[in-house]
Amino acid sequence: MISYKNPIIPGFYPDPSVCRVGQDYYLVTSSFEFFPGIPLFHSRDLIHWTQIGHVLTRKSQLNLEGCQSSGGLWAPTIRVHDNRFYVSVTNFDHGGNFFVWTDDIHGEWSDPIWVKQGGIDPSLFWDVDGKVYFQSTYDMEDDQAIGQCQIDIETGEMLTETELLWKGSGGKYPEAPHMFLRNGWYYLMIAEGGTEYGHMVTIARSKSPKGPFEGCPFNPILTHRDTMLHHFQALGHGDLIDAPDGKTWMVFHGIRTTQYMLHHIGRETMIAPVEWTEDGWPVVNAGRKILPDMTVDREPFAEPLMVVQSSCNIGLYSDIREELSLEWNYLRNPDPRLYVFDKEHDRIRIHGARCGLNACDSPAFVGRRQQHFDMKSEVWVDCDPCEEGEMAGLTIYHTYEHHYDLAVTCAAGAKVVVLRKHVGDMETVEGFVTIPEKEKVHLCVTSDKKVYEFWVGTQKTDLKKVGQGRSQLLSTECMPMTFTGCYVGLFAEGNHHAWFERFRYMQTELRSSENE
Ligand code: 6LW
Repeated sequence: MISYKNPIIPGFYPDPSVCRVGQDYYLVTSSFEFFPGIPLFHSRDLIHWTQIGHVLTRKSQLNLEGCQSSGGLWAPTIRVHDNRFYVSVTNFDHGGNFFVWTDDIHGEWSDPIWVKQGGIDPSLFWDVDGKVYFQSTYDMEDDQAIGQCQIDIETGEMLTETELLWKGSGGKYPEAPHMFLRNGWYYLMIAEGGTEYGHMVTIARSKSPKGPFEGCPFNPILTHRDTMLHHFQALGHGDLIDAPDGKTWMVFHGIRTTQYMLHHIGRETMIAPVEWTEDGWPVVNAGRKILPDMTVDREPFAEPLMVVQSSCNIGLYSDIREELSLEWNYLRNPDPRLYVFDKEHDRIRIHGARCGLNACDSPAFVGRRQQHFDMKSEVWVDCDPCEEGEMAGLTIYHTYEHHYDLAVTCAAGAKVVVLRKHVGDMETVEGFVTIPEKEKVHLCVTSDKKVYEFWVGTQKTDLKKVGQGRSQLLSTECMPMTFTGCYVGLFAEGNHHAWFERFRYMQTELRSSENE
């Protein structure tokens, strides 16, 4: 028996794709407007994942200038062929579809190799005859389908025109294609129904990679679209992987709602077992619902489980490029001059950028995903803003239009801590807790599913509540086309700087009540 919990990677980690080399699995997810792009994870058992890097770490690979919230990088696919790893992805704002490669999964990846095929969600497939096929969505007049061309894997050149592969089983937005060869059948697995509550995974097969494709008689093979809201919702965007014992698994994403039809911490990576019918069709989790607590009747993984360490502090690592540890992101293409790392004291200095958090730009911000409904995050801030508009602090950031900011600022000549709530075109500022000059400020945010509470203290005072904000107004469903989730971030605005030290992020409750 194997027992595990879904999501296997909690928080905003959508559109998972996975590959395997021997005992080692590698998984990537979408990253949209955040930098570096495409978090890369490693696992030995498919259940416990450790981030080992990002695929796109240089601006030459990842131009995010001016991209809207949820623009940028969409839906990567990771594949390995002849010991070379490939990740194909869409840069929604700059250039469209491309892939990068590396021979060292722990090293740098190539610059983009562009493929002129339109659409999104590109995927790569190597046929036994050496031909390489490139699938993506395919725009038809007033409709969408899955299309494919053959490419030169060295140059990205399209060797054939894009051809229609499959229109799906009838759901809207056929997308997320992945092709697999198994027992002489070419399988084309896709997502349909849109990434919201109608999401699903469907599959078709053919004797040729070019089709015609025949849909599985019991599509969708995975969906919770008809499932009560207290269960996971919006399951879809799957990828298949065979373990060394020949058993198949599907990774996919789904959401946990907080209250009716709302979610705010993003689409999260989950996993379920897949069995094959005698007739060669995949059955996900024996047709049962996907649950937070999964028990799978399979031999335990041969490899010992990895111990996952949750890295909570700023965790600077000794890299000459002086970066944050891997769970941290910037927004769009950051100006490195704004960030000074003091490894010795585990702290970071952030200088205000030309814009603040309300801008669709690259504000002075570093953040990590909120991965749990029940969490506490805190930091000590050392700054003395002396002009109105100068502020620095802790933010719960979903998009530039939806964030709650607990900040040290200056009001009427005094150093104060405020809670600024920015939602759509509304902004409120409350709290105004006076802090003695030169005093370091302890900022803290706690949350459950529905409410964030914001706290402030100093070396000499206990924590005092500054205000609170609902998760409801930071939810995806309150926003125009948004595919991301909330971050806990550090930020500065205005022409001053702040030192941030002793940052902590911790889950405050075991994942017991998560899906009630
Ligand atoms: C992605 C598409 C989808 O490109 O949402 O859920 C889009 N699936 O496949 C953004 O993640």
